[in-house]
Amino acid sequence: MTSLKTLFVAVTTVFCLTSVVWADQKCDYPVTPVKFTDVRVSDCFWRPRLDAARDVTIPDCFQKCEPTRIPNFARAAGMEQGPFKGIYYDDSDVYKIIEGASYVLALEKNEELDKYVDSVIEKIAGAQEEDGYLYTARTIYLKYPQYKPLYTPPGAGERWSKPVGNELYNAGHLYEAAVAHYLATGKRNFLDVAIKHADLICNTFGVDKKQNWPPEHQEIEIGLVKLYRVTGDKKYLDQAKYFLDLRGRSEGRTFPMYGRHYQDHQPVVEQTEAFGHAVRAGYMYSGMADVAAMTGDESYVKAINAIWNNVVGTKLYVTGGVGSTRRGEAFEDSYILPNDTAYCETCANIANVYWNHRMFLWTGESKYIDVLERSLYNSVLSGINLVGDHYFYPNVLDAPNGRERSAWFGCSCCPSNLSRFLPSMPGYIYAVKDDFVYINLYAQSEATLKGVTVDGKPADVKIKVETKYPWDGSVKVTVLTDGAFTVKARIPGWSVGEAVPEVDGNRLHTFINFDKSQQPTCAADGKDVKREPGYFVLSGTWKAGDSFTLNFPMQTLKVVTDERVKADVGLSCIQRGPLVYCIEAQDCVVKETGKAPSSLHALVLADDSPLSTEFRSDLLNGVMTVKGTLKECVQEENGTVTTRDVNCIAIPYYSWANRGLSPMLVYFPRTVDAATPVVPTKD
Ligand code: FUB
Ligand code: ZN
Repeated sequence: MTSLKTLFVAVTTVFCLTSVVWADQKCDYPVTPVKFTDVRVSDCFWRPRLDAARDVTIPDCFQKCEPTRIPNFARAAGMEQGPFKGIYYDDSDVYKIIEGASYVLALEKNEELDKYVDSVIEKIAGAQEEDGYLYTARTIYLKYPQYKPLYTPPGAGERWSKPVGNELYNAGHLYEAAVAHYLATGKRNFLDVAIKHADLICNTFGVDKKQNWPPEHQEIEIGLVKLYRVTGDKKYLDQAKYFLDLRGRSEGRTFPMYGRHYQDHQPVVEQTEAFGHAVRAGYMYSGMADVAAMTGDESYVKAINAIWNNVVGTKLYVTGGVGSTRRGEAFEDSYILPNDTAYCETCANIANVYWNHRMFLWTGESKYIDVLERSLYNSVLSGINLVGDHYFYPNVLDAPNGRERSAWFGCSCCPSNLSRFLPSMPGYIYAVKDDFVYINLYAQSEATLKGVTVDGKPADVKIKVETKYPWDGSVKVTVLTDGAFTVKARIPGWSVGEAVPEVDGNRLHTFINFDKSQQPTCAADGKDVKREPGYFVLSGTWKAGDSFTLNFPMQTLKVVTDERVKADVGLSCIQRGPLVYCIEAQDCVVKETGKAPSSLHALVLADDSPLSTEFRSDLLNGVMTVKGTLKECVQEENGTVTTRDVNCIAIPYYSWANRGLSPMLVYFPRTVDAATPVVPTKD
């Protein structure tokens, strides 16, 4: 029966590459995202980033895996001899890059890439043990005792090591990649590896089975749900739920709970606060949303709602970054958001996008897209340079000596995560539910939205968006399909003066100079336009070619942060549209000296200091700059503090560190009192 189901799904999947929904799967998210394969982005902002991901990042990441990570598979497969090299969970990087490459293959034919990916999959399949086990650190270790490493990698001595081997984290990435590859190519060579592995997991972990502990690093939950979607085999969904429900409980486990750092201190349905390792947490909340959507279990939703309030109300950087401390790569207590030591791991910021997207799919509420957009345009994009081959692991907001992105890392989770995330970005732009068409993000694109109820029947809706967002807030939407349906165009929170969603009557970040008279508008002839929280709602009967225009005035705003965040007391930063700005010292000139200032912390950005904007096509692949005169505070010999003018150009935060080492700062003192004056040198 199962194999018949699988065959059915295989056939439908290969030919349509649309949402694969097995008949037994009754539950899903109420809102359906429009797949990235159905969206053609053509704008000046995302198109170059998507091209760079395809042409630079993915090949670059594969190349970086050639010396160790890919040979590890070949060695485990016995295709070549040699020891395991690298970090025990390095296999996951290769899986993530294959996931990204599969997204590229889903969009366009590329024989060379297809062949290369198959050659890597051949090694991976060869590395899989007879019973489905796949973890090169251990297989190599046992296969070649002559290459005994200096230390035994976790998981190498014994299968299913806990709580450090990351074997189940690797597994999650294996499943996500295999599903992506199958959907893109229709080939089963990788999917069969994943299924064999997942079957081993299902036979090994569970009540009355040999192993009964949850993963130390969440990720397998997301992967199992994807396997469930594509195969229709409910045991994978049950397994994901089993892993989630085991957390924070000692009954049913022979291995003790790992504690708060691992989100294993309380049953997941009772958790209300984000604690511990931020990537694990983000993947867990995403997995909870997935399982809730597939099973209809609302208790997960109650928990992730409470946790979301905690994060958005107290633990979210203005850049959308999360996980403020390097210690354990973790969430700190509420309101602890240091700028210079901000960790904000790129993977955690990507996980925040995944989680918020799922929260939207549950609710259809735009506040989740507000948070998603903030992370996406700021702390995710800052993880990669404009060329696409250098990466930040932490994303600080204050770099007194400047910083440079690295070409690669020993632990390269972030580059490989970017390589799979970026190509899928167009999948966050649109969504559908019944007769609703959601436009959530604004990027010039043409899309086919499948499964919309048009004139009461399921149909495709084609739509075209023309815009220069995020540089300009005007958007023209042309509907290319006839019929009656409703368009919901998101009104970004920033465009109505809400820097971040309000939680329990408070906002963690607030605009201080928002001009309320500049409100978003929607002009549509002959359509009924309503305004709901977070959306313009346009209903009526459309004729192909009908269009409407949106305008989200982009004011240059100053943002202050809740005073319980000690690091930001007396400071403000700049935001325009969805973009947070920063200043690099190389873009500042002290009028008196003609030189760059020696410390950005001495520069006052007064609340009333005028700022102007200028689009610079010659800078950083084209950016809207914000220009202003800040005041440098100087400590005079007599103890007084004087100020002198500094002409500064602020650039979008995502684009910093692309022109060599230069000090960078996001938050600036609002007054002389909050500044750290410089002591002038004698020369
Ligand atoms: O442990 C796997 C990945 O490496 C984590 O998600 C990152 O935080 C890094 O530790
Ligand atoms: Zn990472």
